[in-house]
Amino acid sequence: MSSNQYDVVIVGAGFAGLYMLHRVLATGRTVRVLEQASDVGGTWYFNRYPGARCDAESLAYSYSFSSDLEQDWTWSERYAQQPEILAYARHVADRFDLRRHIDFDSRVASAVWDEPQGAWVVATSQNQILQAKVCIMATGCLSVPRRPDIDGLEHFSGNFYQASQWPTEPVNFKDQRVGLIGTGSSGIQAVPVIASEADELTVFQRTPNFSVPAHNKVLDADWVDAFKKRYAEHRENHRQGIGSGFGDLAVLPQAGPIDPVLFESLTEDQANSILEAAWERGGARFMGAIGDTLMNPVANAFVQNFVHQKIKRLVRDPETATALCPSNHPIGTRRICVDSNYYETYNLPHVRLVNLRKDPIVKITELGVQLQSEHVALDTLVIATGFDAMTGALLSMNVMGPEGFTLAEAWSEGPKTYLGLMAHGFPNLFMITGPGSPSVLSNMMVSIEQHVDFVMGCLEFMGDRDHQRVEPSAESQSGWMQHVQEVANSTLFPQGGSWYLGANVPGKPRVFMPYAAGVGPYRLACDAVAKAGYRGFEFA
Ligand code: N01
Repeated sequence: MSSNQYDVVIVGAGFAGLYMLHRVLATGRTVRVLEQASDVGGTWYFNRYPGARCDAESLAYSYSFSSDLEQDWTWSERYAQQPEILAYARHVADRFDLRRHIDFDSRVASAVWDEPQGAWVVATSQNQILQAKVCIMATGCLSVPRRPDIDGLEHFSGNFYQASQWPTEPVNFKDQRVGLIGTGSSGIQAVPVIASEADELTVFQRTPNFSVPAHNKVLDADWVDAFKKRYAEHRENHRQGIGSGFGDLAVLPQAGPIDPVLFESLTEDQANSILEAAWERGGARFMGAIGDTLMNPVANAFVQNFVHQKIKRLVRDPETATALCPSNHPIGTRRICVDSNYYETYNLPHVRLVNLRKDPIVKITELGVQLQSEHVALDTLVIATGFDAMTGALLSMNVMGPEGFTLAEAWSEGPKTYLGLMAHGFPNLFMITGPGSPSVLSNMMVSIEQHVDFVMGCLEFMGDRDHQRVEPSAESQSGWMQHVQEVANSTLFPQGGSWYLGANVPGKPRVFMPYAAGVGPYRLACDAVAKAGYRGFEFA
């Protein structure tokens, strides 16, 4: 084998790439990781905007594959901040001696299947070329930032920042008039922190999103100790749940799963008190408080109204409060945001909300934002305008299979995969948390570990039988995609008009991309496939 030939090439050194690398190394295969950033961490490397923190609880949003690692690492807060999560990724890379297998600052420009060699030829923008029998895309679901198509953005002469490409050096907002465009999870986390420093903050909101309080806190050492003693049980509970794999950290696993309460079985007072308790406890699990919130429009409308009332109580100015109440989508069908003092921030005298539905942006000028009614002068402009989610990274790499067509061509009407793991026509190309798997609807750590374990099982299966090539059959793929759509259509998700559907990117096919049945049922489906000799996959 020449020095650029490997058994496996992995694209990406975020949490998926790191665990994949660790598992491949343990089997003695040769492997190389290509990472566009200068360090490990993936999304947590790039998203270092003020206020960035995880919306899954720290003790659940962490690897479970090493009991020593989970016992040794200490999380300081209920919801970890970005620097702590990045430090954790770095710790994992060092602890398992992974760095020497990773090429940093190496952005993959193309991956082309070489039929005679039966291998992927992967080229980077830095002119590096690798060949590998197996290529594993660990490229993340939210790794291609989206710039808004607002006239004049490039003419702004003040300080300009994008949340998902935040500079590594500190950013100062003191004495600044700051403007922020974009009120999804990133903007909602950034607003209170920027407001605490800036002279003035103007938030330009096109569409409000629902947000629930995090009630973040420093973790109590005794509670953590008790939790860690039962870590294995908690992890099992996260993996097998019908939900999204976040688990309920306040509930002991031996208590068994909590039966979801259905809306129709509740009186109005009972429903309100369940929601009140969930609001007080904080976090995204609010969405699971009433079990059919994402299936039943009546339940959903009730929960929406509950949150509208909260917003109206938290925000003093009635016009601002009304503008902050989302009314164009069922709650939860766009990713629910988890905040610390977001709504309260609008009560500060130097913070102002501009409702772009009433007063749209005409253009960005050299000195600020020109609205239809006025010019807002700014020293600093921050955009938090989201991502080309789920398919953006995979389609940016010019992936070409043996039939001479690219993944972008194969997915011109939306992504098509079997189990969100592989695409027909692209042999030996695996995706970690690809479209068609729970991915962004789940605790990413749970889904990443499950996919990596599945891929390793499949590679072992092939090795034992001397198979050189695997890909899903066209039938198994279309059957799975149909199932993914049926599950989505049994929920309210398709009404959300969100990035889950590609709706935030002009021209992107509108297809609901994640698998909405929950991590437990999905795991059962994958386990059944593996047990049946990787049913639906074709080997050669
Ligand atoms: O992006 P988004 P995000 N003019 O797409 C607005 C994960 N995440 O980076 O809806 C004006 O949600 C757009 O408005 P509209 C999480 O999964 C997790 O915030 O298009 N506004 C919207 O308000 C999340 O869901 C964490 O009308 C424009 C905003 O930009 C996902 O990443 C933290 C505009 C984009 O919101 C994405 O979140 C952060 C324009 N031309 C992110 N174009 C945690 O774990 C767009 N917008 C906590």
